[in-house]
Amino acid sequence: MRSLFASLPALFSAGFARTLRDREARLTHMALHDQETGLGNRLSLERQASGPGALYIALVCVDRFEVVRNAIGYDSMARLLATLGQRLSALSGGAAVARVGGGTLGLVFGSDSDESAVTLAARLCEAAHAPVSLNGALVDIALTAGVAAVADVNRNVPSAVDRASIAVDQARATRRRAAAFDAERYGDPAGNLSLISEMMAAMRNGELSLAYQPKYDFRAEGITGIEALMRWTHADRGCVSPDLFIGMAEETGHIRPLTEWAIRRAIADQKTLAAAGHELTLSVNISGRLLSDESFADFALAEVAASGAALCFEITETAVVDYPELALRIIERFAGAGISVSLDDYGSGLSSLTYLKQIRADELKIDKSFILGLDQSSRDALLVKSTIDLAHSLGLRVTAEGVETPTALALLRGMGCDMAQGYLIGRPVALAELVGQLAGEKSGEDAHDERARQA
Ligand code: G
Ligand code: G
Ligand code: MN
Repeated sequence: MRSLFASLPALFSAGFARTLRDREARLTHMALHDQETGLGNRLSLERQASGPGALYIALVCVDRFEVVRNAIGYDSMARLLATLGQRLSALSGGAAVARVGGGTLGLVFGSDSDESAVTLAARLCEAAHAPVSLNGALVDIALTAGVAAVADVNRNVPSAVDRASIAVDQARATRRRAAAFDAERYGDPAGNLSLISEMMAAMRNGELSLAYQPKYDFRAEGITGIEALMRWTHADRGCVSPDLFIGMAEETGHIRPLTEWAIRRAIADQKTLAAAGHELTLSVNISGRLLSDESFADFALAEVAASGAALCFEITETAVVDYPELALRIIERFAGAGISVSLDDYGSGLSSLTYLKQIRADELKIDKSFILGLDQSSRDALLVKSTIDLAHSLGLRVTAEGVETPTALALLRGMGCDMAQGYLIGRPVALAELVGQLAGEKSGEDAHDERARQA
């Protein structure tokens, strides 16, 4: 209020028009610049990008920005970014560099392909990342860049600045200095979002089911267990891949209701199987993320206690390593309640021998990526054999998954593997089909016994 009244006399002065012009210029400057660094801002970058020709936006990000900023302070960070901006501008032949966000600088340049744009951006990062001198101290920083073509024929994608920003994440995820926006890798987040709410509905309206895949026991020479694998038959989309919806459920915090549904379903199905004369251990996949959720463990233990079910929990080994202490305690609780614990996909992730020693597990499942090549690769064979020996020395039973050929099966038997699972033994099938197969196998065995008796 005060400044408004203070400026009133100007309305009547001769310099009024000039004051207005100055003010307008100042406002325009403010609208297009970052106050802290004096560099351009996002709006100025977008304006440049509306120019003619085949243009690209490059965003250059300071790695571990928050950590560096907290270490050197906000003021020093602003000066560091200003210096970086000058360097990038000089290196790119005078391009106007803008500050787009916290530790992100952007510039526009001409390029005729993603490849050459990435090469240029990577070169900028390499050249600009030399230490910056602040108050006599040298601050070392690393940079990652993302580029995106300003003109994108696909109308259904985010703005060029956003695409370049996503490209930065994509570069980091794949440990590259620079990357171009990859639409395929980005996928369809809006579609995925609706998929999540549909997934919750699918659970209630019967679109979810469990398929069962048999586990063959070498010593017993028969099927002694089955693994439950979730299936979703969507009314419009058809079969939705579990890799997609399980991964999404994990990332959005929806894996718990899905897993609780699977445990209840599996326990009910185990009773159906028992009634048909098949006593089988039933394996349920448990996302490692649930091993940081004590109340999920409460739920699982209560269900098992109430039903007397014989369950095995297959836990993804990569995730176990993420939450070591709590995970180990929850696994102890499972084991204490008579649930057998299996470490799934062993060898595919951050296999940690240290944790392997600490986890109270009963079974180790060797990832199918090692088993699929077993009959061709002597290196895989060596790895599998040594993993089996190691697991045995730790008192673990070993299951090999992805057994597709009789040769692989024979090799595994020779290596002392305990159990095998894979298309050779049986594909994942619906409960009714499994019951049919098991009945067929039983009558086959009976016939075999009958022939043996007659011989
Ligand atoms: O079943 P395949 O048939 O395509 O399964 C793909 C992936 O999904 C596997 O890694 C498997 O462990 C996982 N998966 C299948 N069903 C479940 C489930 O009920 N819970 C969890 N957490 N993962 C599952
Ligand atoms: O990750 P997890 O082990 O829980 O999942 C098992 C996955 O492996 C499922 O997607 C299942 O369909 C798949 N699978 C099972 N047996 C075989 C096999 O013999 N070959 C191949 N390629 N995949 C298999
Ligand atoms: Mn599994």
